[in-house]
Amino acid sequence: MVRAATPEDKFSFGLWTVSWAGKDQFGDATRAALDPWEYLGPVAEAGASGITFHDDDVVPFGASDDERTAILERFRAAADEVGLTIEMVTTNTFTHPVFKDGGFTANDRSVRRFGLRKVLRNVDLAAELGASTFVMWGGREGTEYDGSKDLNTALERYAEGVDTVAQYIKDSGYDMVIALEPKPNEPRGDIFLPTIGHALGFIAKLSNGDIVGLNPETGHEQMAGLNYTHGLAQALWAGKLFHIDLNGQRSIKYDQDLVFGHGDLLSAFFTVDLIENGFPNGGPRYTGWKHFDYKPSRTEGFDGVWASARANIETYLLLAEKARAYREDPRVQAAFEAAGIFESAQPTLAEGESVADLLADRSAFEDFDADAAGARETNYVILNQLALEHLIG
Ligand code: ASC
Ligand code: MN
Ligand code: MN
Ligand code: MN
Repeated sequence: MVRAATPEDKFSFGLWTVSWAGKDQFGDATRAALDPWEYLGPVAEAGASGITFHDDDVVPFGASDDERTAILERFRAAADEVGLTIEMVTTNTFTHPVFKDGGFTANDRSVRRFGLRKVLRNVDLAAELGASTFVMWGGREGTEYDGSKDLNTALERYAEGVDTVAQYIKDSGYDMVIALEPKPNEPRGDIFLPTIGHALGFIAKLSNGDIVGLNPETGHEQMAGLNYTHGLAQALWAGKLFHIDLNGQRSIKYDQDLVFGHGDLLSAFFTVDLIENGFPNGGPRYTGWKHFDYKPSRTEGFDGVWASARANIETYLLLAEKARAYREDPRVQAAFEAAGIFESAQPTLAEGESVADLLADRSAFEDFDADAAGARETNYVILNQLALEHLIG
């Protein structure tokens, strides 16, 4: 039995996850679509204390201002009633055909101006609702054909768009940051900012990059064959891990959006270990929301929807318990020592040592026994087996 989730756990769900009715490219919906506020009670019951949404998840595209206000008031009241914090808001710039070639990077300038207005309007809403993070997943920013865009000006337009939104947040005095969400493909053949690394490089070029970071999704990195935990680590190291989308993915294929842990379980263990326990030598920590962005499988009815919502939280909490026991195990600490993990915290040059000093140090090169160092036992397998023992033992 796993313990119950508490508000301190900071679990949250995208409204679009549990409300996904199962309509895909090949088949119609397999479940009914309820009104947006009807999902909030069960989400809270599943153990979440936060909810997030795209503008269009709550207010239909093209709704009048009066309709919009009425719907949002109802949604906000329902969230308050069940104690759900609206911790993040994001914008849908991918469903309507107007965005078929992107919102910020469409070749058509009028579409880009419309996209920017839709996003800025949503920033105001996010601030009004008290959200601390504004996610941007540019699902339609990309191409099917390499020649269909000037890739240089497309990136210029992308940067212009993100910088404009960031400037607006600053000018408005909103206490909010932007988190870009990388994804390699789907729905576009190739999406711009395909991985955490690409996005970090992009942010470094922005004028307002100080309030722009990342919202990495487990499955999106794994779709690119990459290691999610390594990606989180580099985002942390760069001071840019602003939000996370946890889910499951089994290898390089379409975006599966499985329950967290229902994909690569060992990888999920190390993800939780990093979040819960930090790096073995200390360093930056992630203390934000643990946000699930999954899709309840199309085979499931509403019982399955709520079972899968609970499964995300239960899996996380189970892995957190295992990860805690793993780190507290004296055999693991001894294995860290034997593996040289603590030694890695020691700078390669001594304090005050210059390059000239290094060059003059014969023990570092001329007299160094490379063969002996090459024969060093790392003990990494012993350490990994201890992780496995804690995970499944
Ligand atoms: C998001 C986000 C995604 C996509 C996807 C839409 O905002 O984080 O991964 O939209 O869930 O279906
Ligand atoms: Mn996904
Ligand atoms: Mn996501
Ligand atoms: Mn998604």
